[in-house]
Amino acid sequence: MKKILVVGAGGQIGTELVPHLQKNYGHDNVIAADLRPEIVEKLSKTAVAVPLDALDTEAYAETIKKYEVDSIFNLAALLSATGEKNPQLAWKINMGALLNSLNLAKEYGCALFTPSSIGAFGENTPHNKTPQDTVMRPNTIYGVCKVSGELLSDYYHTRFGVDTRSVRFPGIISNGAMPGGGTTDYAVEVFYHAVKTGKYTCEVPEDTYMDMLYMPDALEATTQLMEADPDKLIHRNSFNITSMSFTPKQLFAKIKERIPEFEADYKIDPVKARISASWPDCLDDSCARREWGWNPKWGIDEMVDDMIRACREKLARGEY
Ligand code: AKB
Repeated sequence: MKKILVVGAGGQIGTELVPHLQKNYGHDNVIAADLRPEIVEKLSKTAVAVPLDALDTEAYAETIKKYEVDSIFNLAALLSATGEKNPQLAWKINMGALLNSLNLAKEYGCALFTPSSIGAFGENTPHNKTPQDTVMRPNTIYGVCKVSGELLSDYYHTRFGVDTRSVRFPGIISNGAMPGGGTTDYAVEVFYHAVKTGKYTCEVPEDTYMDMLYMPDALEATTQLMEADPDKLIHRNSFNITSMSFTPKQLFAKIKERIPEFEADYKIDPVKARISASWPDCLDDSCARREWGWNPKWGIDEMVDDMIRACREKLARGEY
C-alpha cells in the first residue's frame, strides 16, 4: 500500500484508522474522505482530507486519479439498528458505496478493504464457535448487504482479479468517535455513562453473548490482512475475527469491580433484542489465525481498564 484512500473516514473506525495508517505509511500517503463538510473540516487538521460522497461515481473516480490511490478502505455504511429503520436507504448506501468501490478498484487497479460483520450471520447459523464457512441467512438489511458484499467482493476477485479482502468485525469497542446505530453500541456507551453518571440503561438483553474487539486489535487486523501474502489466503471475503465474547451483565460486572457505585438497568429495544439474538455467541477465528497470522492482544480486563482510563481523561478535558 502506497497511497491509501479511506472512505467514510469520520466514523468510528475511520477516525482511528486514519492515524494508524499515517503512522505506518506516512502522513501524506493517507487521504481521509467523508461526506459531511464539518467532519472534513475536522479531519483536515490532522490529515489530507477531502469531501466525498461514495455514491458519486465521478467524484470518487476523480479522487482516486488525483491522489494516485492504490488502496481503498471503504467504510461507508449504515449499521444494523439504523438499517432496520430505513432498509431502502441502508441498501442504497451500503451496496452503492461497495459497488462503486469495486468498479473503481477494478478500473484503477486498487486493492480494496470493505469490512463485513458478525451481522452477516443469522438465526440458523451455529451460534457457538461459528465456523468460517457456514449458513449465512441474516434477517436484517444490514446482514443482507454484508452477505451480498462478501459474495460480490469474492466475485470481483475471481472474475476480474481485484485484490479484495475483508474481515467480519464483531462489535468494536473504542474511545475515539462514538459508533452510531449499531446493536453492539451498548458496549461503548456504557463506559461514557459509567464514568460520568455511574448509571446506564441498556437496550440489549442482559444474557445475550456477542463477540467484541478492542479498537487497537481492529486496526491491526485491517493492516495485517491487507499486507498478508496473497498466496497464503484461501479465504478473502470475509474472515471471522474476534478477541472476546461477553454478555451485557458480564461486562457491567467488570465495570462495577472498578467503579463500585456503577448501576445498570435495562429497557429492551425489541429490534436490538431480535438482532442480537440472531448473531453468533462466539466465532471460530482459526482461519484468520492460520492464513494471515491474526493474533489479538486485548482481552476484556485490559480493555475495561483502558476504556475507563480514556473516558475519565475525556471527561476531565470537558469533551463530553
Ligand atoms: C452493529 O452492531 O451493527 C455493528 C456490527 C457488529 O457490525 N457494530
